Amino acid sequence: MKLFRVKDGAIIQNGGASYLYKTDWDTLLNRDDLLDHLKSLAELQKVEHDFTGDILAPIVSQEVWAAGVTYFRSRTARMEESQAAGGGDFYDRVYGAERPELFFKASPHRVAGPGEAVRIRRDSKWNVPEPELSLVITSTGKIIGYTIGNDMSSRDIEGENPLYLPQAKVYDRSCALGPCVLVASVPLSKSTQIELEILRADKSVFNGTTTLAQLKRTPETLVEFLYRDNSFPNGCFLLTGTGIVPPDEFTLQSSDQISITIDSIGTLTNPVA
Ligand code: DO4
Ligand code: MG
Repeated sequence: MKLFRVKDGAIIQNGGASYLYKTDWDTLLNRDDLLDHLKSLAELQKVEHDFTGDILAPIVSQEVWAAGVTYFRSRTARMEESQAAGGGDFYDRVYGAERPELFFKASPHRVAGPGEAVRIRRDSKWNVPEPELSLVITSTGKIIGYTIGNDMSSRDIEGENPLYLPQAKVYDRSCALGPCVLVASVPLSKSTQIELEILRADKSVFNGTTTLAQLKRTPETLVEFLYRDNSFPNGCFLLTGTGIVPPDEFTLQSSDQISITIDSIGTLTNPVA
């Protein structure tokens, strides 16, 4: 079952049919019994919806956090970009360590929804999107669904010094989420594919894929570490890291279009401002 956030609440997509559920998004997303709750709803208004335009980012009051260096490809890219700064070793060590890298990514106002523009930092020259599976987690730490996340990153700032990570990662519209929340009570299969496509003037300038089989840590382990000494009154989103990194000579440009597709969730498309 999929949930799309709209102005009045949520559109529930179940098979081929769509229903409008007038509700408070924060309350809905914080239900540990979300899937059963959606199945039990009787009085819903069936809606015709073209799913363009007024679908909003699936976030109201939640925080967005992210995991890093959870795929071998990310470890290698990070080691290369920070070699001159002497930071390479840190990434190798965190890839193999018990404690994962977890960082704060975005508050709701920094997040772009489907079709909204993401931004590249004005003081950066090397920028990439990071296509990531995002967990949707309640305040009790239960994973109730999945969405697509884009962890926009400034590789030159990150590579200059690992201590600059927050500046490489957190700025206005540095994150995109959507287009929906796939509500599920079972984990996604390891064969789930993540695909990134970047268009420039309608031509593909980068395409890459990975699968969840390449994700080194389990979603449950990442959530356990995140919730160890942190509370999330409205739940949170946790991006699980990137396994797709464009070649070093690639950088995003204004007007590029980024599309991230994850099997069984859909496609999140954002232009670059
Ligand atoms: O340590 C840098 C961040 C890495 C990251 O965001 C990722 O692997 O997805
Ligand atoms: Mg990332």
